[in-house]
Amino acid sequence: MSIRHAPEPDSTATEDPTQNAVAAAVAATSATPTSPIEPDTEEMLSREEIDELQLVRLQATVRHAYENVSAYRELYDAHHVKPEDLETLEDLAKFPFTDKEFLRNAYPFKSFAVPMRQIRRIHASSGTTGKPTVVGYTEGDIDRWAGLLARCLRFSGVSPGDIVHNAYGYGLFTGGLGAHYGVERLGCTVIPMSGGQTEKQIQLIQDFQPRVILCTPTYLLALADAFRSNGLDPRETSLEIGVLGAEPWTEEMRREIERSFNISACDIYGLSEVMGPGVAGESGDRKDGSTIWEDHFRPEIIDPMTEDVLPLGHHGELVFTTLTKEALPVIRYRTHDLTRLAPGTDRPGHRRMGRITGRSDDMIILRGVNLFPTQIEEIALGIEGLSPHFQLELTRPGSMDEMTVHIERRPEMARDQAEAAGAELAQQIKVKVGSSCQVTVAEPETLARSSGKLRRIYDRRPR
Ligand code: DLL
Repeated sequence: MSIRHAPEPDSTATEDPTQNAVAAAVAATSATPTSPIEPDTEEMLSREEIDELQLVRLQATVRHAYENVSAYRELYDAHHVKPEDLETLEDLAKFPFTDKEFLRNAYPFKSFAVPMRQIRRIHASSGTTGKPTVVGYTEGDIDRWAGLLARCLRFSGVSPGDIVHNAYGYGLFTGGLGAHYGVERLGCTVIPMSGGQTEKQIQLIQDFQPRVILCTPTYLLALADAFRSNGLDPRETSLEIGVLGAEPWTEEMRREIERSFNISACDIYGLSEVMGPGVAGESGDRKDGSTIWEDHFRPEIIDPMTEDVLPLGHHGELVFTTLTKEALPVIRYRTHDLTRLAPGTDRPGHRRMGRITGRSDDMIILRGVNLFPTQIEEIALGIEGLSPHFQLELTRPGSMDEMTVHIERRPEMARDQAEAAGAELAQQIKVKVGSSCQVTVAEPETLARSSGKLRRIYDRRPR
């Protein structure tokens, strides 16, 4: 039998895990850890202090990537930039962008900047087609991830001692395990439920009495329905806080969820390539958008077409550079998520992000008009009688594209009234979005429910 060796990363880095540039920069710039129940020192830094910290960590990250990942070295050599060119934060703009394709080309492990024996965990992001994007973590990366997750949870109102029902999927997806370690770090009890098995979820929520639930917003809605169809009132559970993310959701959806469960619902944002959940988290007191933890990630907003960097407040594509990641440094990574940045509030040194309106690759172009599912969600939830359960179906019966919104009526609303609500939805979409579409009002509980990230768009146009 021949012995197969695991593919090695490209890294020429030293075997000593304390010797890479990022580890050294983190060690030199980190404050002594405080208790996870208090805001930590980096969380409370001023903008000037964040800028200073970012520059040191950014220089180390670029050097680390250039020296240890051949894909970065080739990219930067082709663009005639070197780590030494990064003298100020503004110099980052000289460096080219990277994207999912860049990481996929390095499949499976060639994007890792440390030797394989320093990698403690692998996750992979769900590619719809082809190879997944593989991400890896050193011990230090996992430690910082747990710390950031604990920070997000605390920020959203979770306290040590709370029982936390974790319904993010466990496995290659970063949601389950990413959140799990953060819950433990904060000193809470984690119930590692994972996604699916809705009946079991309901039983355990009743029996274990968690104060907090972690899952996608659409899955929490599916749970609310399941409670009701079991003759239970979701407002009567022990749940008080939901920390929800992994898919776009609107303020209208937040209100719907908060009403359905009588809980406080906060956002949590992240993506596998940049770390996983916990890149940004939301204050439970303010609920004014997720704060990006800028001691670890530097965000930029760019125009997705021209790639120009846009000023604070402008809407565009979110781009991230990691500042403390050892195994998988990502530099100017194009997320395809569309949003805007705003100044910090509760954590003044860290900027906030607006809600993700959608992903540039999820944008529907309907006869020349751009639209996102979140726009439909926002409008539908403002119309009495319509539920948050909808799907968008795209067809091309003749030469023109058509969109049908399939949306369930609320059970308490009579069928004929719901028809009027459907007509109102079509009218408001026409006025607010600028597209004509069909609306069909479906019966309650007939459309597919979420078990994690919900698929909203069904594209049946001929290829
Ligand atoms: O969804 C990580 C995550 C897990 C975040 C649990 C929050 C909670 P991926 O599977 O790589 O990672 O998908 C990342 O999901 O680029 C966004 O398009 C979307 N996304 C994640 N969080 C939010 C959010 C995880 N709060 C992709 N609001 C991202 C809107 C979100 N979209």
